[in-house]
Amino acid sequence: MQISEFKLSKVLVALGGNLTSEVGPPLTTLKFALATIRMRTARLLNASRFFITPCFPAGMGPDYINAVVMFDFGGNPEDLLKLLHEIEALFGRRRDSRWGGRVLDLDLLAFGTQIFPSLEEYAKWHNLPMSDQLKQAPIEMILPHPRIQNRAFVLKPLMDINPHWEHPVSGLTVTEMYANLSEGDREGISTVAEQ
Ligand code: PH2
Ligand code: MG
Ligand code: MG
Repeated sequence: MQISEFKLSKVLVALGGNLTSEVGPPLTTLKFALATIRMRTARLLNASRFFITPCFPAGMGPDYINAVVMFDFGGNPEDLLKLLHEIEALFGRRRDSRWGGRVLDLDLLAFGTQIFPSLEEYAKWHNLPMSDQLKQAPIEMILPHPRIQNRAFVLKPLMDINPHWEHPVSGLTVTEMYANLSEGDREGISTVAEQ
């Protein structure tokens, strides 16, 4: 590969956790995870503040700490996903329960403007009714993440770092998606006092 072909993609990653890991409570784990991402990617990294967010679905577990980061990644989405899984494993994440608690969850929200594997597949997951979301999860990576527009715990931190970012499929900005949430969803979130 020639140096001129080396391509950087602007990527968005969500961090979350609601259980204590080997290094400490969720806020500590997320701070370590952020430092690890910083070391392993070594690119401009724009990180949001940390937020306390009610567990979704409500009542399924303790509150989460959530944040999002944006950085330039030199590789393909599979490379990044592998790296994120490695970092999750480093902090003791067992990939067993989906909606229960987790010590560290690193979700790839967007990889440049890529739609993967296809618009049809994206639309299938994007349109999945809530009742089915509890029963089914995609096996392969879907880009952008099909739930960005629904999750206050993703959109509130995104408002912090890039309110003008446009969703690659809908074209809506973060500000517009955030405004579309219910007032209850928006107001349930607070920032961590000591960042
Ligand atoms: N992640 C989940 C399930 N529920 N709730 C909050 N508040 N934050 C999360 O990051 C989260 C969740 C599955 O990954
Ligand atoms: Mg998640
Ligand atoms: Mg995940």
